[in-house]
Amino acid sequence: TILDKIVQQKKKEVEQLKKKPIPEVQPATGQVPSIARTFHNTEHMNIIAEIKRASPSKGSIDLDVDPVKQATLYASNGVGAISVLTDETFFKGSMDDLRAVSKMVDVPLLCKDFFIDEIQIDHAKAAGASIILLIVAAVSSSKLRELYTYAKDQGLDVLCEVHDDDEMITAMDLDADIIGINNRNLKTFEVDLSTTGLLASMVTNPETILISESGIKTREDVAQAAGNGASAVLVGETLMRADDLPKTISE
Ligand code: IGP
Repeated sequence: TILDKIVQQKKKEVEQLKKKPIPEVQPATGQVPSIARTFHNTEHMNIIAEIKRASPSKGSIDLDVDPVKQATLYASNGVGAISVLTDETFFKGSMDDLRAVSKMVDVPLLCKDFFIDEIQIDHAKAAGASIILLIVAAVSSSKLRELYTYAKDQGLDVLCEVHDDDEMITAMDLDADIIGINNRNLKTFEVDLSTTGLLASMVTNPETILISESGIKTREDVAQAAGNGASAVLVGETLMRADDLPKTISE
């Protein structure tokens, strides 16, 4: 599957990363709030807006986007957090994108990558991330726990991503406070927005922050996610392709 391929590639990248020094940690531009707290306290739906140049399922989306310009536009339209895809091989992003954005905006930044090793967390933090993504399907449950604990110890929020029942159980066993339900199957690329409702209904801890991810295009899609108990949606392609971004966000 594509996920297997990506993880194989990450293993090579991690070996390279281990040979390099970790850049100095980016001083925060301002006080960045934890989304575990802010998303809990907001009545309205939060948007996590993504900077996504390309993807394996869609090919090029906007290869030449200026990430700082895009992030500034997101921030000035009130998004709750910004996700920066940093994977180079499959998504054409980079840690440099994240670093550049973090110098210019002070909303929480999610480093969207395939984390399989602690060293990637060090790099994400150094590039200005305050949240990292942990994809349950990408690592063993023991490694997941190690990475989760490590990131939390570094003061980072962790968005724990699931796509099916078993992964949801794993995330709940971990006591993950922020769970992202990916409507896209990373193995087949199939998108089904009802995934959010199905998996959200399994959640037993009412304090859990739920984020509905992928395939969200319309106001109705957002309302559906909200109805299913999500406190935020993670939107990439729709915002990257929007002609009138402020209008799309406010709708
Ligand atoms: C955004 P979309 O369909 O709005 O562009 O999706 C985001 O959910 C998606 O990029 C994503 C993703 C991921 C990418 C969700 N989980 C894991 C890479 C890795």
